Amino acid sequence: MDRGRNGRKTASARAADRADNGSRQLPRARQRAFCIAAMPDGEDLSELGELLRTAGVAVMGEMVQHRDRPHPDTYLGRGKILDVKLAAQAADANLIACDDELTPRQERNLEAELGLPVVDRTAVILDIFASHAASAEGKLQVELAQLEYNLARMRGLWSHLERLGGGIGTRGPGESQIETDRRLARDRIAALRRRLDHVKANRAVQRAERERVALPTIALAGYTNAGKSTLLNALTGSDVAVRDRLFHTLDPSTRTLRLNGRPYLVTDTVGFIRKLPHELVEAFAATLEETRRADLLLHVMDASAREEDSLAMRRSVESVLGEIGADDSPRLLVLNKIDRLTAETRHELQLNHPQAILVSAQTGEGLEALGEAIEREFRRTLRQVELLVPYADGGSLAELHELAGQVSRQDTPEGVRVRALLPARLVQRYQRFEVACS
Ligand SMILES: Nc1nc2c(ncn2[C@@H]2O[C@H](COP(=O)(O)OP(=O)(O)OP(=O)(O)O)[C@@H](O)[C@H]2O)c(=O)[nH]1
Ligand SMILES: [Mg+2]
Repeated sequence: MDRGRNGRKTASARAADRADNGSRQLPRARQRAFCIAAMPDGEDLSELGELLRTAGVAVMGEMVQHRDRPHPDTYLGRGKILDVKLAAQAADANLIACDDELTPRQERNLEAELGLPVVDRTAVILDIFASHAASAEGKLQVELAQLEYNLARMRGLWSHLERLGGGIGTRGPGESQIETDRRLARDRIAALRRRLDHVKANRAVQRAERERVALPTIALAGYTNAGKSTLLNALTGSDVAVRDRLFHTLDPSTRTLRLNGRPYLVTDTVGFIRKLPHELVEAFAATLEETRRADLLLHVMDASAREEDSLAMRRSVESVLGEIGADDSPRLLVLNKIDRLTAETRHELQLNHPQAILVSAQTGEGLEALGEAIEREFRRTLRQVELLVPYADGGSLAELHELAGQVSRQDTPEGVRVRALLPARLVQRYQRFEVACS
């Protein structure tokens, strides 16, 4: 199959697929989108295509207008809109998908001029989140984001009517309907926020429990589809669901990783994307909190992506990390999917990113080096302690083994003499056993 370096189908392969579908007389997709974008030269629409594919929509064609910023009223220029209209008709599309979030006015004007329903990037992403949300918390978070997105649109419509100065046609059922809808939406938003606060409180309790145990925590962060869940599975031998689609993981899952016997908690959570709707970042605050609070972030990147895509993905991840207040967290750059690269490209990659760890979560290559890098990061948080634990205190001994992995022990008449490397924040708990280092 004709795939680009990032493993996604190239535009020509997709076009060939479509032609193929035609010749085999497959049923037509229910939703058939024609993609549009106003973007600087050099960017492309492949990501919107991936998003639509994930949402179950067929892509029939695309048209890009190169301009610095979208037209404030109509997104594209007038002439281009006519071109889109003809091309979308010819391609048998029944939907227009736009690569940016549209203002309510742009959306209305485009729909009027094109005679087809228009969805923007945010609506597509929200739709994917809605269909992938599995936990009660995930569903609440998505519903909140969707309501806020819709409320902004109602508000837009409202101010538009208001501007008409309350003339004929702007009073009556139209107005009161909007007001009622808006009030209902607000009430529901308030209720959702309350329930999410509850969830947040529960999470805080769980986190406090983990902090009491004081295990070092690691969060996987990165662009959607970079291989975070695959890496979690490879590192910890677990079976978090993995799929070649965007935003497969929404709920955070935490697993234990052992390096030289020492346990670490690794959390995999929702992936990021270019222009991640701010409603989602806000709604997923409780989930993203796991990322912010981790002792170490593994920024996982797809090393097989095209260079210009990599740069954009990296910037998007950095910007979301900034938005959630995790930009100062210690972090390691993990370049995944190197099994797809030639030896030459790997070499080049390592030269360009001397600090990065090259791995393949799929083949297991590089995972040992990653483990060592993680241990190096945490080494400075460890303290050497020398303890004398009475024989009667078997519980403490077992716990020390569990937390420190490797301990050296020597039986003496007074008790067990233990030498171990402990996380600094745990040392206090064993202070009562401490003896001077010999
Ligand atoms: N060739 C190759 N493919 C990989 C590797 N790691 C992950 N993949 C594939 O990449 C796709 C996405 O993997 P996931 O682990 O679901 O990615 P993710 O980052 O968790 O994605 P989201 O949860 O959607 O944000 C799947 O098809 C994986 O099989 C790798 O090292 N090599
Ligand atoms: Mg995942």
